[in-house]
Amino acid sequence: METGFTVKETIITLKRMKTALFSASALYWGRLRENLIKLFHIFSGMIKFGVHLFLWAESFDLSALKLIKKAKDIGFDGVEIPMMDLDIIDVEKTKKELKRHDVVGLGSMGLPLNLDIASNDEATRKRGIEHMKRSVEVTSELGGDAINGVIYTAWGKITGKARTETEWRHSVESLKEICRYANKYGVTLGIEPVNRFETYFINTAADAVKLAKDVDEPSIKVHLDTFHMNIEEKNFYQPIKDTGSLLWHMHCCENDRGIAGTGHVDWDGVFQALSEINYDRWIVVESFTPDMEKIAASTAIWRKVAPSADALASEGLKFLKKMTNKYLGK
Ligand SMILES: [Mn+2]
Repeated sequence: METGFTVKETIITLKRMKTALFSASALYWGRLRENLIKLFHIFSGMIKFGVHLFLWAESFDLSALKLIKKAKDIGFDGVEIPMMDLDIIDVEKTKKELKRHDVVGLGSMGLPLNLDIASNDEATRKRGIEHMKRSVEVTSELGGDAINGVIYTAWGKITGKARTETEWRHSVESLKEICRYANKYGVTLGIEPVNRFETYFINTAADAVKLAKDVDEPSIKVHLDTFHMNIEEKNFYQPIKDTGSLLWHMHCCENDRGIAGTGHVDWDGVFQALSEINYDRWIVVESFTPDMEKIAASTAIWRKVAPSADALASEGLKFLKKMTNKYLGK
């Protein structure tokens, strides 16, 4: 009987089936492993320490990959990767490097003007929403579970007036759309209030909570930064307490952006409040040096606030671990 298959064709077909089965199962186990890692981080209840890569690099191109090992060697569990320019991120290589050194990659965002999701221009909002959705995909692909920062309008945008109700509505609606997308990826978005010279939109924890409540999606959270809190809040303890379970991310640096523990931030107030709300997420060192010219210009760093970038990272981490042990017993 004529089967229509020669022996050679049959072997080729079998080989193809084997390859397809193998890649399907590899994909399945890869995804399963990533999701298990995420679950572990959610349920482990352990404070994790991170560093923002802007400390050593202006952008996350291939030359910045080596910083993952550097962060690990200093003692960090994770790194914040800037998501402003997604085209320069080599997702596969970054993912491999993160896995190799057992480092978590988190997304960090300061939306540029042309991607302002609160803009009165619809095309700009749409571009911003698309960019945020792509950032969610990239973060998830890297195994990360959060994107934090100025995600609600353009970072550095000052209109010379207070925010309008229309801009607020635009921000809420855009974030809602992004969050519904992010829910599916298990990625949360942290709203970071920054000081009045960097945004007119959200300067305080109370306003970040208000925005999160208006967005009203499981993936919207709040991210506080001691540097900005020192400028905008009455104290450190109460805003952290009031943010409560919405608090998902912390940037910890000194009032002059220098090494944590060397200035006048009320660290006892910060950690007392963190302990009372049972905070168990990230504590991240985010400081800058004049050597990173672009980021120094955006954050007004005109002088050295510490002997070196490495000192900012290692001495800041040492202090923050000490405070964590004292107040959170971890
Ligand atoms: Mn920050």
